[in-house]
Amino acid sequence: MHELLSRLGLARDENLGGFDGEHWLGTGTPLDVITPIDGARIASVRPIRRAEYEHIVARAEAAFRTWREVPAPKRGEVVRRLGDALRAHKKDLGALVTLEMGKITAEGEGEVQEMIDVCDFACGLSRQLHGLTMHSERPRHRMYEQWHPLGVIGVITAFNFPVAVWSWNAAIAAVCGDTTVWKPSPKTPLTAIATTHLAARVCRESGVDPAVFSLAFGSVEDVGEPMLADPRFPLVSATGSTRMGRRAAEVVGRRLGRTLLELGGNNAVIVTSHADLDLATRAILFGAVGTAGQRCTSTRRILVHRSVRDELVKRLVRAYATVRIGDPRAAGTLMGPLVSHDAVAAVQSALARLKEEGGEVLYGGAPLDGPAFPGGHYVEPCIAAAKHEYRIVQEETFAPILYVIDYGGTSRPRDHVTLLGEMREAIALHNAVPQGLSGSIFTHHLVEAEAFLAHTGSDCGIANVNIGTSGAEIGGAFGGEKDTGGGRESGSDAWKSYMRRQTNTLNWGMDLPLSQGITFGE
Ligand code: UN1
Repeated sequence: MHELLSRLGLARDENLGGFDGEHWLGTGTPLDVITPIDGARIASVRPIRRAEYEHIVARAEAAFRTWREVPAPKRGEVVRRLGDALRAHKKDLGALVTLEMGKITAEGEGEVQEMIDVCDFACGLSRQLHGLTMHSERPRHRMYEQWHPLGVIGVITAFNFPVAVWSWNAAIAAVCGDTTVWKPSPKTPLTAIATTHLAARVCRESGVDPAVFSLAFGSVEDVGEPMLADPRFPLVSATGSTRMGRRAAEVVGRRLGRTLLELGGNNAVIVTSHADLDLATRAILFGAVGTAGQRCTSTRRILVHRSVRDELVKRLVRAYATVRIGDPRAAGTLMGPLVSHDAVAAVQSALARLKEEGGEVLYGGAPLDGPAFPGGHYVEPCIAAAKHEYRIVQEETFAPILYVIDYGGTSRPRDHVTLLGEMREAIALHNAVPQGLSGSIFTHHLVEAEAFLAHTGSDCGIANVNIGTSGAEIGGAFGGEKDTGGGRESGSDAWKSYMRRQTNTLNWGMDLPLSQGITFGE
């Protein structure tokens, strides 16, 4: 472990949680970083305090003025090099993600791959920050729009994707000409410090100010709240709970700043009577058990047609029984620990509430202890029979609990009208939660698939067919509606959030015609 830390530029004691582009800063009381793998202390970090926050933001603002002068494709070249540095450190950084938050090795490395993919994407994007041209209604006039850099962007990330979500924001913001100040989760400062070291080295080697990628690890009081209220941030991009997002929207909104919010999900998979149950079972297993149910996109609800319900549950229980739980670093482990004792307690209280409301645990749900499960962070993944109206089903419990809810008749619908009626029922259940991130349908029936994707279908930001709810590629825009916060990050045209649009009209004639045909004077 010590070698891993030192290869990534980390010390065992008193790592500093702030970076202003030149110096590492941190005068807060040292915090121990605990690995959920066995509850052991990995290292300690000194958070920054308010005065250091002020300094870091001032430096990031100064860096913005220089960085925006660098041509976008040249900025893209710096981000391309960041991708190369991440390639070279993929295994180490992935291992640190695993150590610090507990996801299995394949997923820890997958997270770094997600950063590499975003860097590649952003590099290409740096030559494609296109605006439109419009035809003016006035003779000898030209109209077009440009996208200009926005400023310093605040990036608040969560423990579950401690580095990938930073890259979605920071790599795209960088090619857009912005600088970023990153407030990582209190649970994962080490991955943030290691990543910032890499980014700083790349900047230095490229001859640009490392303050393009600044770091501000500190408390809600010293960093989080000041950042929300700080007019130097035209945009704050925040990932986390709906409660946190509501607070961010309120405070940033009050000063008419912009937010880009990526909040909770309550993602459902509809399994119709025309589904390939083998495919559905595999996708649900990854969606519900992968990352120990700690993705915003994790599958939380199954809406299954009554005619296939028992068969699907049988297959899921069989699949769950094969899941190897334990040390996420060990080959063959599919599910590691939950991030904290609170998360383990949340599983127990969710299941108690489920039972009070009349639900039934069909598989798992118990905390695990004994020598194979040191530290008290392990639980069995859980499958539970539930009804949609249960209050607990409306909530996002950030853990591997899967609620099975049935719909439709006891046999496959025989006519079009019945089939559409049942799809309406399934879609209504699918949409009847406060969150709107991701959902999917398993079917080989064209009508069912199209009903799900139509404007009257899923109300989520991500809607898939014969693919699970999680594991989105970076090329699409990532995010969702309603309590999920409405933000879109990563691919497609999500870059537009990090720039300001300017509409330009240019007169190359000798007259001054007014729009809307208005004559004024003469
Ligand atoms: C998150 O859970 O915060 O689509 C992000 C996915 C990943 C990203 C998840 N690519 O599951």
